[in-house]
Parts: sequence; C-alpha cells; structure tokens
Amino acid sequence: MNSAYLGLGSNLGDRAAHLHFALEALQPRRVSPFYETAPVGFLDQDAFLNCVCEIETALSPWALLRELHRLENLRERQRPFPNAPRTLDLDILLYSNTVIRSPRLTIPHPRLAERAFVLAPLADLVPAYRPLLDRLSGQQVQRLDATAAGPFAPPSPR
Ligand code: PH2
Ligand code: MG
Ligand code: MG
Repeated sequence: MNSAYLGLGSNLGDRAAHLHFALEALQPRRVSPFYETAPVGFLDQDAFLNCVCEIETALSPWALLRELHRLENLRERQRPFPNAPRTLDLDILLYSNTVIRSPRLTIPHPRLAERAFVLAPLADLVPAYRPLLDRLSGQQVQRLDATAAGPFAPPSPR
C-alpha cells in the first residue's frame, strides 16, 4: 500500500456535494477542513471550496490518476479551457516518495508550493508544509467549520 495526498476543488454547482461525493468514493484516512478560496490563475470565476485528503491506495500513480478522472467525469466535469470553472477537480499532490515527470502526470504536483488553496489544507494534515504556506501572501483562503462546510458555514476560530 502507498499513501498519497490529493487536492480536491470545486467552484461550480453544489460545491460541498461534489467534494463529499469524492470523499465518499475515496474513503480517505484523513481529511482536512474545507476552505473557501479565491480563484487563482483564471480570476473571473466564482470562489472555490478546497480540501486535501490522505488516502492509502494499492493503485499505481497512473491507475490512481485514471480513477480520479473517472470520479471527475461522474460529476460531469467539462474542460472547455484550462482553469475553467469545474464541478470537481481531483489532483494527486504527493504519492509516497515517488517522483514522476511526464507530460501527463507530474508528482509532486508542480504548483504545490505556489498555492495557498493547496498548502493551507495540506499543512493541516502535514505540519511540515506550514513554512511553505507562510512564505505566500495575498492569496485569500478561509478555513470553514469542518462539519458545516458549505458556502454559509461560519469560519472556525484559529
Ligand atoms: N484550481 C486551479 C486553478 N485555480 N483556484 C482555487 N482557489 N482553487 C482551485 O482548486 C484552483 C484554483 C486549477 O486546478
Ligand atoms: Mg487542479
Ligand atoms: Mg486537475
């Protein structure tokens, strides 16, 4: 078995329902709180819900990638252009100590260290990532109440 960290994101439709669907399917060992995050990259779109989960998997990185695409497609993910609004985005952030550099799959995730919407929930699960997060500024991420996680959930005390 291998452990992997996955980034989950949604900014289209019932965001919390899309994330819960993925978590139900993935049966993770641990899940971060949900975060409400401002879009990064393509800015003219709605805010995201993001979280990170830790899974234990017998799948290879390539088989895991295929499975994540399958789950995205079950939520009718469309890909009209890069960084378009999406019902469900599932990214492999880390896979054990594996390093892969190929056109279709890069592990660790190539933009991991630049993105507060990934690093904040990842640092909740793996505190060693906190210093990378502290180097970023200006990216809006707000931790939500883990149980109520939804657009109107109040922020939890830090
Ligand atoms: N995903 C992207 C690009 N920008 N911004 C936020 N806040 N959350 C995301 O999940 C996200 C993004 C590409 O996958
Ligand atoms: Mg992504
Ligand atoms: Mg993706």
